Amino acid sequence: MEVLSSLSSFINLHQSEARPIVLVTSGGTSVPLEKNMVRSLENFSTGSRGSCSAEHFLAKGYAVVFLYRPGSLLPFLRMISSEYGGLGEITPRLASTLAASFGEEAGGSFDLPSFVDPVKEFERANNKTMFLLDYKSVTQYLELFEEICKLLDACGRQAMVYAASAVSDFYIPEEKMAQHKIQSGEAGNGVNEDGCLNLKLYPVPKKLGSIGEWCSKAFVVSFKLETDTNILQRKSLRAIDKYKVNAVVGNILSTRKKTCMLYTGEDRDGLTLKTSGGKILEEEIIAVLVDMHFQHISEGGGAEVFR
Ligand code: PAZ
Repeated sequence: MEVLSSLSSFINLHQSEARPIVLVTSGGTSVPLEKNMVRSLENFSTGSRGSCSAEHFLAKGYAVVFLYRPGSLLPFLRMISSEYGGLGEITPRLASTLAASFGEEAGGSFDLPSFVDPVKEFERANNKTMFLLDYKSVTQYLELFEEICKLLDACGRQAMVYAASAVSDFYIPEEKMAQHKIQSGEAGNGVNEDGCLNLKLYPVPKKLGSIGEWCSKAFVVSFKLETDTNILQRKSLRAIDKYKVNAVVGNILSTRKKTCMLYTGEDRDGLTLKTSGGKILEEEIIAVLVDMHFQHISEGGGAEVFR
């Protein structure tokens, strides 16, 4: 795939400059019901978490590989999306950290702007410090996720995987899928004599556990979305124990923009992160994770990284 060859060059360039690099996944997957798709099942995600996080990783000096679902929010451009009421403005706080990050990179003095045009900021990052790839179906997502993780292996401990997208747990494998639009009023393809459609959904192959084979030294963060507070901790810890990820961010659908829990193997009670002092939640999450990632790099005796 041509895009993967360009991505490989992007990764190698940043790796050679000892810049930390993060794969941010964002948006929700689609599960088609038909090969000639008319209908699909969607996993909920606006892409706000992923796009805000990407901005804060860039501000911390990371190169970002952004794997997203078209139609979900993009870094910087989210600010002029109708969902944000066309806000059209980057907060002075983010503007100054971004400027500092780019200024350092250029090696010169840099005036800290109080206002940055989101479109210009997107264009400045795109293909230089940020590489965009998109997916639609869960199958496309899983294929790209695996290929990108394999490319990140070249970066050793400098790589982070930040899997914030909402990936379906169930799907219909290609060989079980109807070829054409499923017809109502005609028995077949799961439609019974009563006109009801019975769908058989199969479990999606779990890939989180394989990241350790694809990029064995990367720092891996996965997300767990629940609607029932009582099971959030148990389900988050299960991801740590089963898939050996370094950290899990657990969040509840209704409060996800204001608070989340950060679990690790060492901190099974979890750290509560909240929005505070004008900071959005992603700024808090990324600050903690970047510290953990740099600790992870130094434990491997890794090279000095750009910060
Ligand atoms: O994209 P968004 O900001 O609307 O929502 C973010 C989120 C809830 C999808 C993300 O924080 C998350 O929890 N992702 C993992 C979802 C899952 O458990 O599959």
